[in-house]
Amino acid sequence: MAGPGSRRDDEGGESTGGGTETITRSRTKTKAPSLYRVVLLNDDFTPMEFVIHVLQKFFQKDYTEATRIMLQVHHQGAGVAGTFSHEIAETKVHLVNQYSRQNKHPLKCTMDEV
Ligand code: TYC
Repeated sequence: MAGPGSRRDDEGGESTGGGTETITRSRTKTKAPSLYRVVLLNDDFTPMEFVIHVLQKFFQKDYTEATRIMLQVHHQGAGVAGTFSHEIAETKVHLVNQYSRQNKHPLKCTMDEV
C-alpha cells in the first residue's frame, strides 16, 4: 500500500537501449510513534482542587503526586499527566475535556508524541 505513512524511493527507471538493467526499490515503512504524553495546560480560572481531582480520577494519581503535577502546570504552563498508547491517550484527552466542560471549567488537555 502506498498511502500516507508509506513512501517509495528509487522506483527504478526505463532503459532506452537494448540491454538489461536492474530495477531496485526500497521502501521505508514509517511507523506511528507508540507513545504519547497526555498534557494538562494552565489557565487562570480552573480551581487548583479541580485539577488535582482530575489527576486522581483519570490518571490514578494519589493526592501528593496530583498536587505536584498541578503545581508544575500552574508554574510552568503545562505538565504531563501520563504517557500512553495513541488510543488510550486520545480517550483520556476526550474524557478530561468533556468532564471539564461539564463542570464549567476551561481546563484543557492535549497530547503529543514522546
Ligand atoms: N492556574 C490555576 C489557578 O490559579 C490552577 C490551574 C492549575 C489551572 C493547573 C489549570 O492545568 C491547570 N486557579
